Amino acid sequence: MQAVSSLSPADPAETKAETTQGETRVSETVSLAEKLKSGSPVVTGWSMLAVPILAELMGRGGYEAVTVDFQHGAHDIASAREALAAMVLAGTYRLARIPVGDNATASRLLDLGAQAVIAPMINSVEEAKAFAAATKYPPLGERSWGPHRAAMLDGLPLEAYLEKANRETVSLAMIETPQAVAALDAILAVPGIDGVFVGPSDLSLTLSAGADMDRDGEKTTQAIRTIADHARAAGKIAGIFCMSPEKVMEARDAGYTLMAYGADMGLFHAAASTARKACTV
Ligand code: 3PY
Ligand code: MG
Repeated sequence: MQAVSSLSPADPAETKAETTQGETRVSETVSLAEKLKSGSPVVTGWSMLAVPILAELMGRGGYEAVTVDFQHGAHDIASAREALAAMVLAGTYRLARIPVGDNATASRLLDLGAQAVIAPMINSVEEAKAFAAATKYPPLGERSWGPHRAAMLDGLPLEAYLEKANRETVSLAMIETPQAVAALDAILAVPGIDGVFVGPSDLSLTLSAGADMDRDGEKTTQAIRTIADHARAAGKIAGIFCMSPEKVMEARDAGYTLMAYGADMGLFHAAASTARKACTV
C-alpha cells in the first residue's frame, strides 16, 4: 500500500493502511485517555513553531500524537487553535502544554480541541487542585462551559462532549522540582489529575540547585524511575519528555506510557541538513 499523501482528511481505515513503517496510528474509536490508561505507548511530537501545518505534517509523518507547546514554544492562541485543527486532518491525538500557572489557558486550549493539557511546574497539592479545577467540569472541577470548537473537531454534539469530557480529557501535572517529587503521591491523589509528566531538564536543574543540567545524572535518573513507579502504583498516567529515541525506549521500560520526542524546529533543521549534505555539489 502506497503512503497516503493526499490532503484529504485522514480516514481511519486509510490512516491504518498508510502506516507502513510504524505499526499503528490513531484509531478514531480509542480516546487518548483510554489508550494511555491501558498502558499502550504514545509518542508525541512537539510543536514549538507557530506553524500549524508542521503539527499536521508530524502526524502525517507517523506521530500518533502532537503537543502544542504554549510554555516555551512560539505559539500564540491563533496558531495553537489552527495547529489543533490541523492535527484532525492527520488523525493524531491533540495535546497542549500551558505556561506556568496559566490555568485559564488550560481551559481555553481544551475548548479549542486539546484532548490533554500538560501543566508545568506543579509543585504542590494546591497547584494541582487549581489545575484540575480548570480542566474538569463540575462536580469534579470548575471548568467553564464553551467547548464548541472541541466538540466540532470531535464531530460530536455538545451534550455528547459534556458526557465524555471529564473522562476523556487528560490533565497532566509536570513534576520538575524536588518539592514536586516530595509531594508526588499527594499530587497523584488529587481528583481530576490523570497523571504526571516529567520535565528532565528542569528536574535536573532544580535537583542540583541550578548547578547542573545533567538529565542523565544519578539523582535525576532515580527521580525519573520513582515518579513512574508511584504513578503506576496510583493507577495514573506517567509521561516524560525525551531527548533521544534511546530515552524513549528507556522511559517505556521504566513504565512511562506517554513519551515526547522530536520538536518541529529540530526535526526540520535535521532534515534540511541531511538534504543539503546529500547534494554533493
Ligand atoms: C523539561 O525538561 O524541563 C521540560 O519541561 C521539557 O519540555
Ligand atoms: Mg520544564
